[in-house]
Amino acid sequence: MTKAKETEMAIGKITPKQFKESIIKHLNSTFGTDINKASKKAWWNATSAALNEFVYDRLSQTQKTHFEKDTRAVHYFSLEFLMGRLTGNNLHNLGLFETAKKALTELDIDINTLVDEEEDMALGNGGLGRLAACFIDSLATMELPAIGYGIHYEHGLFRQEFKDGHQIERPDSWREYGNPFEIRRPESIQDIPVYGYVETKFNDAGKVVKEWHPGRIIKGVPWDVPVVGYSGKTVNVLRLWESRATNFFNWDVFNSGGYHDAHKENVESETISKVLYPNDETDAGKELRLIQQYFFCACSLKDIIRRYKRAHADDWSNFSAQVAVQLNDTHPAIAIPELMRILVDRADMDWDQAWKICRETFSYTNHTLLPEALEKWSVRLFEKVLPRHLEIIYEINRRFLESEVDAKWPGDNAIKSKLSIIEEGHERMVRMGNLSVIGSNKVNGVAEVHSALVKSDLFPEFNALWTDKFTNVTNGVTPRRWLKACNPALSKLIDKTVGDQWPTNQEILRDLDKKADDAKFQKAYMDIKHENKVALTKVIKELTDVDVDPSAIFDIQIKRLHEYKRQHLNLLHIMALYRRLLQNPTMDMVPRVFIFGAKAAPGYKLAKDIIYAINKVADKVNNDERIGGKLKVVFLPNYRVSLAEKMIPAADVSEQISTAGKEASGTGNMKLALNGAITIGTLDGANIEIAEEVGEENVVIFGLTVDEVKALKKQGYNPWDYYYGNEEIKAVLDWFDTDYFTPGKPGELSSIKNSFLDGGDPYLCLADFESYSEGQKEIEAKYKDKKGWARSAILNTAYMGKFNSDRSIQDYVDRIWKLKSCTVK
Ligand code: GL9
Repeated sequence: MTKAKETEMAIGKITPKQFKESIIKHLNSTFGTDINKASKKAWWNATSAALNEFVYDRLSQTQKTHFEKDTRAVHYFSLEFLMGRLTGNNLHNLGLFETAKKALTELDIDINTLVDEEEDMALGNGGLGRLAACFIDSLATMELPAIGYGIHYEHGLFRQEFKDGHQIERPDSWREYGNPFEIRRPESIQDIPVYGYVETKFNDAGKVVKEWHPGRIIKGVPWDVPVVGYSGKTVNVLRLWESRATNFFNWDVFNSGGYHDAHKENVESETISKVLYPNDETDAGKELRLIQQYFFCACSLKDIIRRYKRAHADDWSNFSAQVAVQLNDTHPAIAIPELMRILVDRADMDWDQAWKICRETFSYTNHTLLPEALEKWSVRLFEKVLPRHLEIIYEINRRFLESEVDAKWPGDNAIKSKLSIIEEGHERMVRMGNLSVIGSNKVNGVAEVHSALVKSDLFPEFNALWTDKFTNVTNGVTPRRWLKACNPALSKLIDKTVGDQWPTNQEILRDLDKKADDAKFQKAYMDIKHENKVALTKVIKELTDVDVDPSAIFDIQIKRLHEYKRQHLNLLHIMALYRRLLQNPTMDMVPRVFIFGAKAAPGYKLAKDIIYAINKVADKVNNDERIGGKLKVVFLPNYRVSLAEKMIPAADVSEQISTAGKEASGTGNMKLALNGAITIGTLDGANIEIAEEVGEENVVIFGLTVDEVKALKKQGYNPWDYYYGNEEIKAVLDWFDTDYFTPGKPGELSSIKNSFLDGGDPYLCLADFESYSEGQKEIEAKYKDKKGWARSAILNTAYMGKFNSDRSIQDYVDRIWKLKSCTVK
């Protein structure tokens, strides 16, 4: 952006000199230090404070305008918000980045080092949580009234270390020394009941009413994180709830000498927001998790209703016109019976009217088809924690089965038992997926193929019942963080070439296609890629002590470690390449660095074994002089948003190799392609749409399709056929049983071989191996054609407009929320 443009954008206009003075002022009067003795943290804190002066001003303007205009708003309910760092992002969005950079340079401080002082706000596991973060960025940028609601975890996702190649989990303490981007709002505290029993009684009018006598009250304390839209006009909030005990001590117990007992309840109440569950795509099934879900939904609904009543008093008739609630997966589905409880038990509303409001208010996004991720809670647990909600769920279910299902399929008990919210069996369970569909206005999947499978395979009967309920919104990522901020050199080249308006209108990047064959532009583009690779080389050296050559192909797989994502297919291919090199050391091969980043859920044994295996193979390969440095493997520890921001701009190849039908969408695939990496991928999730947009000649597709996967499974898949049928597969798998990679300890990697053979290879790695290996040859051939590669990389950047999260949000607005933007003065 030009300097003039940037100052014009900056709210209130400020010069580098003024910004510098503001930093010094905060250093002195807010942090009690001075320019001579300030620590790096103090500099970062003071810079953030200087920046926040702009943020808070816009935040209160936004809230005032939304209140005065009584706007309809969307409330994004999510157990996860993977925000990453905020300093750089907020500076960019306010148009103050260059100003701050100059101010800091004058103070002899490098802004890039400074922003590295910030701990990531890692309140999420992966794609689902990062999507929520991109969405609230887009909502603010598009000036849409919106609030994100979630939990103020004291500890975010664990920090990953490697010890002799094994993953070790350490606690993440992102706010141990305070965080400048959150404000506590004690004036909006909520009390939340849990446990206890339900009393059935008659009210004065002789009507049967239910009274819940809770066993405990938990206090919810809100923390607001400002969400700065690009250009800084709208600043929305992300409101996160911290749990606290209601009274600091139970004095009765305390006085009778039970200090520890008195303290116990406090500790238990405060445990609720202590830690994020580190599971991705699996249901933890634990009591504490259910309480977390209820706690934040109940706090948020009370907060919404308090705000609604300020403008509408006790008139509920406009509620669903003013309030849209989006359920980010089934995790917040308990909000549905909670709103019913408030309306029926508290507001004394008649059931049908309450149910109508509920159904108009909620919508639900499904993020995965994996059966282990479809949440179910035992009826026993529900009854203990939320006895009144269980009764309400029974009533929702009874009415649904007796009227809606029976009307469509009279007397069909098989269908009833499939659609019931309650699963009958040895242990009766509450199905949160069914509750979400039944209680929602719209249900969406996150990519075309996924949404089609939601209808055909996951919820076919619900789709037959309510065809209009199901829709698609393909995911997207914010180009502000994932191009402008993380890849400044490329952004500047783009500004020079097509102008600086693309961060709010990504379709403008399409114009880059005119330059795709221009030798000068190709060189500029590829020089930047090279510089980004040089920068990553340093990070790799720091983190792993491995030297890699920036002129090699940087082949990157970054995502949670999961069998369906098939990091172990990547590993098989690496081992095959290594073996080919050992058999033929002069083999013509473009040097390649395989780079991984991934956390495994702490209880997911095979995922951890795969990390260990990759690290062990890396050790061996990286130190084997026979292969002349043609192959390197590195696994960067503690993959997180801020590390992704350093890896993505340096990628040549993007690995998107899930078994077709398993990856609902993916979003890393979008970030990598936007930054000019060529995808090697299956026809799964958003890969399909990426290939359509950027053109099949600019990606490498391999492997079985969704239909072929189904057919193969139906016919009976036998991995042994591939083992005996392909000499290379057999040799590589047998390698795992030796001590070649784990000297003196044969068998340490055998669990991986076993998962492919005795374990049945559920994700069809062996079936796809040959095709993957061919795909990798195609990547290499493409890379050798320097001009062709540059052209493809440029066209990837140019044609990714669809995968902008602003487009996703516009689709939500049009198809689901029916929301209007609101200009803030
Ligand atoms: C996920 C899907 O697996 C991804 O394919 C999808 O892109 C994202 C966002 O829609 O949602 N569902 C899910 O449970 N996770 C996803 O990434 N898991 C995590 O967030 C760890």
